[in-house]
Amino acid sequence: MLNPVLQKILDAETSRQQNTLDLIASENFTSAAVREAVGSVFMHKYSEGYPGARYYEGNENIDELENLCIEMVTKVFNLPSNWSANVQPLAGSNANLAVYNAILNPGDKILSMYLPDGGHLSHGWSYTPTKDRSDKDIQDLASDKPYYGGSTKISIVSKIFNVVQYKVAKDTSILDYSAIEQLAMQEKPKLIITGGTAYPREIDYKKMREIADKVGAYYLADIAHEAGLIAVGVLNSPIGIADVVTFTTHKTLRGPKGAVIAAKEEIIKLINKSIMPGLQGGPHNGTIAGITQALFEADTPEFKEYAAQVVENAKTLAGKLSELGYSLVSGGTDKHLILIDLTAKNLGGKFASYALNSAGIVTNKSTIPYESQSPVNPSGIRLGTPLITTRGLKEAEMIKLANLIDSVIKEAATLPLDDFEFFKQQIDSSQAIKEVKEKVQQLCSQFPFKV
Ligand code: DSN
Repeated sequence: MLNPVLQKILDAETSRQQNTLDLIASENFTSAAVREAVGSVFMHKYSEGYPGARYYEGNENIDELENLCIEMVTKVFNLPSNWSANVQPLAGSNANLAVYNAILNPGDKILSMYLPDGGHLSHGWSYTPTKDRSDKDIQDLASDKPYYGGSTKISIVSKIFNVVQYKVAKDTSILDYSAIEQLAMQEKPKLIITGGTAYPREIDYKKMREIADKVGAYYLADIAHEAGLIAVGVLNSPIGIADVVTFTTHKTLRGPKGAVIAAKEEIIKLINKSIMPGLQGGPHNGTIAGITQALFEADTPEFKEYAAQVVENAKTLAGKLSELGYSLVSGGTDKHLILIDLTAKNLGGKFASYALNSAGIVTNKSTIPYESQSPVNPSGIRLGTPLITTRGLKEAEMIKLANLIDSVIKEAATLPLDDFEFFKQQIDSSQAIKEVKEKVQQLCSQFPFKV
């Protein structure tokens, strides 16, 4: 039995999840079977090393579990016969760090996507504080010139490696592959990375492979966000194209929080050493069991239908939001996420996401390409459909949801924005927000989270 204090917090969180519509693009609900596997006795075991070569005794079942998980990654992601996987990374950032640790030396050059355009911290990030920026820094940031980093190294990746970042095209907010190619030719990076957290469009993996080949770079495709959609062919796959593919297991793949690295055998050998003993100790075996269960679930026709519906829902939601007058970064979406540019609404992402949350619609504020505001109150909000699709919402509900989002944004835009605390009070007592909240709760009751 749980401690009553803990039980109370758990009950409150269960109720919050049940009674809100979660549009955070990186979140999902897992099945009861995934949660059972994660919380199982597998979590008790230390198993540093790999199947057949462990540092602790008693790992005969864990060996079988880890081999099964690798087999399921191979099957679900259709790995070529000369590829394998490491299923031990504790998180996506660790997986990426393990790749760098395996194939790069300190000081080597990485070419990755600019963080404010939708890249990821684990692909490197440094910046110059606003007060220290020269006129040239300010001009460069506002232009489509590549980003060479700033004075303050934020991510450990930027402390160790030399990170150069490509931006999306200024007019379309879409990757400009010829500009990336030109930059790669000029910079000669040792590693090129694609992927990120807020880029709504598909990536041309073949084109990126060609660019990497032209400059003799390794190519890492980080598909953390899209893994579930790629696994079943709803989106194109970089498997067999990139040198290394990393992904987290809890987003569109609907597993527990964890990560996987897939690559050619010879690179996986380096990555195995890089993970253990290079970066981690004992793997989280409960998580590996949960990932295995999620992969069994992904290997079904129902999951393929789910993944296709995630994209249909995102496209329908994006279409209706556009019709309602919202500006969407890149004009829409190819996948599970949408980025709304609120600049014309005069409402920062911090204010919009607070108001939506108050109405039971959970989102996150986000920078947009060529962002002019601080990341604390950026110009965008990010919406995603993986979790609401797991609940069973379909196109008709996306239309309702777009209208509810619009009602909240319209109400929030009528309020003064100079004092956030006052804004919060006004939102929390607004009749219009309460009415939206009731409609959100009706949808939640109609599409419950099946515990
Ligand atoms: N935090 C994840 C996201 O929300 O996209 C990425 O690590």
